[in-house]
Amino acid sequence: MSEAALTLEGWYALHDFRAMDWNAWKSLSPAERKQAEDEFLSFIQEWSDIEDKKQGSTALYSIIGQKADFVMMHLRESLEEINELETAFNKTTLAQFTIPMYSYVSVVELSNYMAQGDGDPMQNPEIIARLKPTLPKANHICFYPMNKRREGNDNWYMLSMEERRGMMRSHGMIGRQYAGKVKQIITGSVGFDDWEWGVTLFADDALQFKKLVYEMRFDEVSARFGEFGEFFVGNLLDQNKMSKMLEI
Ligand code: 76R
Repeated sequence: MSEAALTLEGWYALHDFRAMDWNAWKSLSPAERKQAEDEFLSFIQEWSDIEDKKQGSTALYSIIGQKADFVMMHLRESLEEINELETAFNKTTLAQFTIPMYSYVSVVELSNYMAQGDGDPMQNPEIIARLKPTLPKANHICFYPMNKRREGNDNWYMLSMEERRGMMRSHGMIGRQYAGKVKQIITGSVGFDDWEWGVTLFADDALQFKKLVYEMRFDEVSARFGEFGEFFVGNLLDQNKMSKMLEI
């Protein structure tokens, strides 16, 4: 058996993609819409209070194209909290006017391919900050799930630790060139959802997603082993932009 990579886990993640049922939303009176919107905005406020207390983080983005209209990406300490949050949203008036389009359950993950240093990593503030990150308020988000291939000679899980480490180093070197332009959060989902990882990228310039993902396609880890699910790309929503989006 090949040596399994060791992983560190942080906050749990839920990516919750919704479409708006615009016909139903339009059929409400302005007062009813206002009530639903205010209730949702107070939720956004609660999420931001939790973020301030470093007990979790939430990102809210509109989604371009027909796959969804918006995404709520939540990070929380436990799956119970994530579940409560999801249920609380589902009980809101606004939620009645949304259609669930896609969701993804995972946990923030760091692996030991590039790890250095000794001591307990869970006592290292830099590592804790990466495992329990405050999600950036970048202009754009990009999310997709992915696997590492397990087929014939291209079986990632049959490679030695050294071979995988070498390829992950090359992967990391490409990634590093995007430091300051793209922030990536890798969430592991083996045992939780249909793919092995969720990749969430944040950038002020959406073109950097295309450039980074394209460049990685030529790198051996992605070229030989990367299998990808659906891609979602979106724009940052704050309270004002959310109100504007809901305006009829
Ligand atoms: O954590 C680290 O910074 C160390 C280096 C590193 C690891 C271990 C790293 C760096 N990644 C790691 C793990 Mn990554 N990453 C992806 C994708 O579209 C594609 O082709 C792949 C999707 C992108 C865009 C990306 C970006 N990475 C992983 C893993 C887990 C693998 C495993 O355990 O087998 C996956 C699935 C994955 C996928 N990666 C970086 C980036 C970027 C931008 C970096 C540099 C980060 C930085 O230096 O700040």
